[in-house]
Amino acid sequence: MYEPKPEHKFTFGLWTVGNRGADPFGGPVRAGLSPVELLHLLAEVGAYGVNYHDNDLIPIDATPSERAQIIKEFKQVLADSGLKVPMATTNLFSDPIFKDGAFTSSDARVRNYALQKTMINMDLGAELGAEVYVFWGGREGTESDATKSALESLKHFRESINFLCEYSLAQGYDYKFALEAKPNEPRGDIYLPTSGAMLGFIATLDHPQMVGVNPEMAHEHMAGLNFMHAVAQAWDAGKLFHIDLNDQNYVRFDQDWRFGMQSLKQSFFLVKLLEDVGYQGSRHFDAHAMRTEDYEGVKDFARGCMRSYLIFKEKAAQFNADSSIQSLLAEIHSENNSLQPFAGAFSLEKANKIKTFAFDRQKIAARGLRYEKLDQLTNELLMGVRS
Ligand code: GLT
Ligand code: MN
Ligand code: MN
Repeated sequence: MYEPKPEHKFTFGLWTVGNRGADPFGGPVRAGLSPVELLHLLAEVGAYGVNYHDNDLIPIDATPSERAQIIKEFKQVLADSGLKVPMATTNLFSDPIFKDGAFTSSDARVRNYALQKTMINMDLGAELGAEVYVFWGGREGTESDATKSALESLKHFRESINFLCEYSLAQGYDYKFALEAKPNEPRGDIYLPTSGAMLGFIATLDHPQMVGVNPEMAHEHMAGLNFMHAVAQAWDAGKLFHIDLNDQNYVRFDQDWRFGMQSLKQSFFLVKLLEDVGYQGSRHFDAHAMRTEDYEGVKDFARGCMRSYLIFKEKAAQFNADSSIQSLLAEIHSENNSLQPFAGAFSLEKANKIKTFAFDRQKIAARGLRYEKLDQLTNELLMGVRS
């Protein structure tokens, strides 16, 4: 039970299991593993796929022959292990050239270098079979708004995404682009700070149908928001192209903890949403092991993410089948249909009926909604005392 299988689409980034535990106050605590060693680790724990940034795989200053050799070895181990590469992305934040952003930099040389780096990696991603291309604009922001115009930055960002959509089409790649929001860190403020902001931005693009979002749980929690609500909105808009699962305390720095580590109830409702709607994309764990861990601990971390997901999935099915919970829900919603003739498309006749209908305000307001009972039953189910 709770064994990961390919159909679960569990993926990890090379940068997640490869994270060496450095933080702003201390250096790495784990020796680095090569991309090939990381593939072996992921195959051992039962992941379906691996995602990568260009420079997780190929050092930024690799020579063409080093690059070719790395790609050859990587492809061989992918073939041997059966691991897929569903998503690729570009590192547009580590190198000092990106110190003031990439696509939103005021310097045209930086913006064009970011385009170059992205196109080169889109070529490789397509070769490795990636269907989703993620854009996380970690440095696309400011510390001081004296430094650049937010409107100019948005314009530059729009031009870059439009350009890259055209590049993808021109190459026949069929990529879906997934924009990932984060409110802050490493910048003081990052533009388009939430998945909702990204959805608004997408509507202004030349090819909005090619572009969706990659919401990350920790990033919405950093902003104090309800992640499941953000994911529901993305799903409703047909824009949930990818998802980054992890965990963290609300309104703190980017903790990137193991999925399910902290927010049990939020994680449960998130998994329930994904499973209830039939989300078919990757379940990507964008997180890393605690700094206290060696590579055995990294495997515990990776297995824990997948196992927790599957336990939440089982709990979601249990919630949907629990007769006390379901009859309570039916009772709560029982009066919802009483004005059914008024629902649906607008007509002036309907509008006039609604305008003149005699609502018994006090009676409607006086009804207890039984949410205390429903929530307690939910908690007891999560705490494992309902069978
Ligand atoms: C980085 C960031 C993540 C992004 C990755 C993709 S890199 O680790 O914290 O949220 O998804 O660029
Ligand atoms: Mn994160
Ligand atoms: Mn992420």
